Amino acid sequence: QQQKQATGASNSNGLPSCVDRHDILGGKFKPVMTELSPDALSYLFRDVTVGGTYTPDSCVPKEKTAIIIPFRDRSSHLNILLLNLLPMLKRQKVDFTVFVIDQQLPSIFNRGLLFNVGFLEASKLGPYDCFIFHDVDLVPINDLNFYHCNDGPTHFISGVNKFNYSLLYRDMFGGIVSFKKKQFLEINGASNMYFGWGGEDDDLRVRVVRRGLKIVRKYADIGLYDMIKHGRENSNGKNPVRGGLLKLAGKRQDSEGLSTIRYKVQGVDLLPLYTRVTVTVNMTE
Ligand code: UD2
Ligand code: MN
Repeated sequence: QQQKQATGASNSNGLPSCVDRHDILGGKFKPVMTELSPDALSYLFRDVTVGGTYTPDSCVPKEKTAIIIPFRDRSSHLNILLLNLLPMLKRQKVDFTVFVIDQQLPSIFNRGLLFNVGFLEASKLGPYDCFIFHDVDLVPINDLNFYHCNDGPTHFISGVNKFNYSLLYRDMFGGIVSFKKKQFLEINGASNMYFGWGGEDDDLRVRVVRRGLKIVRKYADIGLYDMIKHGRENSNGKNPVRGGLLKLAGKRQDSEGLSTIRYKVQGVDLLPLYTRVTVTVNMTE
């Protein structure tokens, strides 16, 4: 035991460090695309503590992870995601808390801004090292797609059912990305200026690349997701100025982002399976 501790193989409780068990995890699995009620879900996941926190008890995790979900009016997607994501995170021995960042009407939906809100509000609630920004409608289907932060900001998706399990274009940075705390601070977070659909994900990639951070990607057979079918909401119509904004993404990086965000928290609720941060945004500020 003494010797083990000296080599760092176990901590003072005698528990080993959590490692990625490529050897025992199953690889591809079939997601359950049915919606359970919040009550049924919280009963099913009663080992998740209030606010949506889970800590593995058989090993010592190497990082504390905040799963940040930009959200508005997609509770059926959320229920399906939780049913599939929570068991996978548990199998992967991830130490996590789920945060749902819920943007109130009437402002147009702003995914990038909600990343910044999630980062700041989660950081007030716990010493998170790793932030995984996660669309509500992307259901993972491979256990070996480990939910970690890496030496570079990480894009989790190599293929989505919608595009025959490939990506629309090679450089895509939408859907799900992870950042170490230091990495997100270094890029000044996401842009707050993209109201409506599109462009904010490419802006985020520009910020990463301009800081010289190397993007980590998943192998083609690992980063697989099924996207729940949906239409486009009226309050998240295609952003007509996204092209123009994207052209100047690099120029704005230092002057606009995490450091300049304005929002108002209307409530922080510790629900059984997630912490809900309700936020309003004034589009004219
Ligand atoms: C693509 C991207 C997505 C984002 C979007 C453009 C991938 C796989 N997906 O998804 O990451 O860049 O284009 O903005 O690259 N949401 C709500 N309520 C709403 C609207 C949006 O909760 O009314 C959230 C939700 O988490 C959703 C995400 O925002 O998954 C992205 O919106 P989307 O799913 O409508 O966009 P989509 O599928 O075209
Ligand atoms: Mn979607």
